[in-house]
Amino acid sequence: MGRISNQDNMHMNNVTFRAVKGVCFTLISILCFIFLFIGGPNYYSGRVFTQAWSLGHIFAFCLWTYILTVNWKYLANETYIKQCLIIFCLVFFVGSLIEIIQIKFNRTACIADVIRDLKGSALSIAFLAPARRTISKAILRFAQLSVVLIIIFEIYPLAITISDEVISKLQFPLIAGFETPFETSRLSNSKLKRDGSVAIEGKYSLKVPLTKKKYSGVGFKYFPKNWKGYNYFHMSIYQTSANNINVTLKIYDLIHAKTGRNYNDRYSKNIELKRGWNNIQVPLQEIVNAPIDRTMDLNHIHAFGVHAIDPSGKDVIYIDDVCLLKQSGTDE
Ligand SMILES: [Ca+2]
Repeated sequence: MGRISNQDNMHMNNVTFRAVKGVCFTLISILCFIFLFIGGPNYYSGRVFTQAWSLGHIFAFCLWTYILTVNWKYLANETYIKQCLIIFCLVFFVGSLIEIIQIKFNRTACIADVIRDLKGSALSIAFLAPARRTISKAILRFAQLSVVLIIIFEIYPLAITISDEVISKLQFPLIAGFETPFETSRLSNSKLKRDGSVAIEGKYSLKVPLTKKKYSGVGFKYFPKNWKGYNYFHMSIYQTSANNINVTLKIYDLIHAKTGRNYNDRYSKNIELKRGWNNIQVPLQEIVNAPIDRTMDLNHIHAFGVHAIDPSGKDVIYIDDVCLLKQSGTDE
């Protein structure tokens, strides 16, 4: 028996590496395909999970395109430009088909997802496809830079959300003071803006125009959901009208959100706002006892909001210092 040379050893290692890589890529590919139809976020999921999940389209199509460009012999014999055209046409067709099939799996068809599919393939074509080396370096660098910018633009909202989630957890029991620029992303109406003209805490508050629209006002959706260990909910509202403005404060848990949103199953209080600052303080025990047939789950408060009752259409309110308190009237 002859001795195994170093070259033979290296060859065996390469073969093993390629086999392991092939198995891993196949398994991940299958998982990605399954996740297109099963699992994922729902209406009640956190915003980080929801946004991160949608980026999975980029990852999946980047991987699938890489596998195609390496293993599909017909494609490998074509020029780089022709490869790009074939792949983009194929991805557009397959991506659209996936979106249509997703409807059968109780998901919504989304053109933005097809665009993400194309972005994932572009990432693969620009950085991983073997044929990329056949075009001029300058053109390749330009294409790569363009793809990187497109991907950064795609990831940016998730980066903002993650940073606001971290800030939100650090600020708690302050739920919203509007001193950081991304806090409006915690609202259900993302069009509302913070305003520097009036504030009771720091320099900014949230400006909420009360239009004639039904339920005109503001909803808070993203904040730390476990309110156990605190005794009061606090919110300051400023209004400039000579006439008092009537609003409703609603607070409810996840059970309420998932079980029909009946009026008798949530905390709801009519509040008359006088001119200037109004400090609203609600004992959490009142919120706990608000549902008629059960107690509110303070571990999973889902959302709260302030909405105008019969608005004139001209009034504006400013909201600031939304927080939980351990003692009445004092922070923490
Ligand atoms: Ca403030």
